[in-house]
Amino acid sequence: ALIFSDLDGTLLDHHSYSYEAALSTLQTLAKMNVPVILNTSKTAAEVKVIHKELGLATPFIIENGAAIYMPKNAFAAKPKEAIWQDGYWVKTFASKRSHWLGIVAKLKERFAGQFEGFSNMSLERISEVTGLSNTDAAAAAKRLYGEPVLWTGTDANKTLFIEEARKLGAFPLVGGRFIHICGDSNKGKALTWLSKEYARQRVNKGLTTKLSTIALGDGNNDIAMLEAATIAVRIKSPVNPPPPLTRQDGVYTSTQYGPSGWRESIENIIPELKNNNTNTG
Ligand code: 2M8
Ligand code: MG
Ligand code: MG
Repeated sequence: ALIFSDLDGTLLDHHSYSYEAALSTLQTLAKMNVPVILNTSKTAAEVKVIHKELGLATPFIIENGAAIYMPKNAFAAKPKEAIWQDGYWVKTFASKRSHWLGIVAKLKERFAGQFEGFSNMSLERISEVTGLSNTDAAAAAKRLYGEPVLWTGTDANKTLFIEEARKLGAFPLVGGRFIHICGDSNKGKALTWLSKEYARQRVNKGLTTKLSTIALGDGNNDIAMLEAATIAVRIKSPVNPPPPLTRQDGVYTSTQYGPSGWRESIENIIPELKNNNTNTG
């Protein structure tokens, strides 16, 4: 099996950004050779730090599915359609940030004073609204594929804003704090592409290609990933209701928040993972 996990509000606590409560479970999965793939709204600059701290050697997915970063030794053969960039094989699914900033500029004409875009916020302001340190805020600001906006207007206008963004050609995604103005890439498409790449690489090694996927997320920007996975785990959030899904089978909802809910859910699934021996080496 492959585990795809959101970060903020899922593997990381919504407020403190701590993954402490999930560490022992991550160690168990590492011993079982079950790959954990981070799938987040965060930037490559942010994820590189967490990926290293967690000692992961797996690919990771950034900016809501906009790109997949694959470490050199994650796969034996060169990943399909990937470009060597920044010390990783990178597969991209989205247009550059400048394109989305153009759409945000148009949205400003109609919704002036009702939102703040990351590109117009100082690092101090990003720290203030996210609770990230100044260093982490600087990494969050290094966006390549989209623009997070902080909505400060009414709920009714927020709905109109999202509609207008769609009309202008964006595919807005709502995270725990921001509306992300970005392309039609999402965490689900990235999960599907990467699972196929794992299967393709396994064919080369003569291994079984029947790989199940487990996705964990807490927000609406996780819906596509939760719908695409074999098993969907919704992590309870302190700020929003569980993301609505159209599927009914294979859906778990944690009773605890963030990393405690992550541990709770994965510990419940581990016996099943042990029976179904398709773990990747
Ligand atoms: C943003 O991502 C979260 C994910 O739910 C959000 O939309 O609220 C991104 O800007 C990310 O890069 C940043 O680390 C995070 C901080 O809260 O916010
Ligand atoms: Mg989240
Ligand atoms: Mg996220």
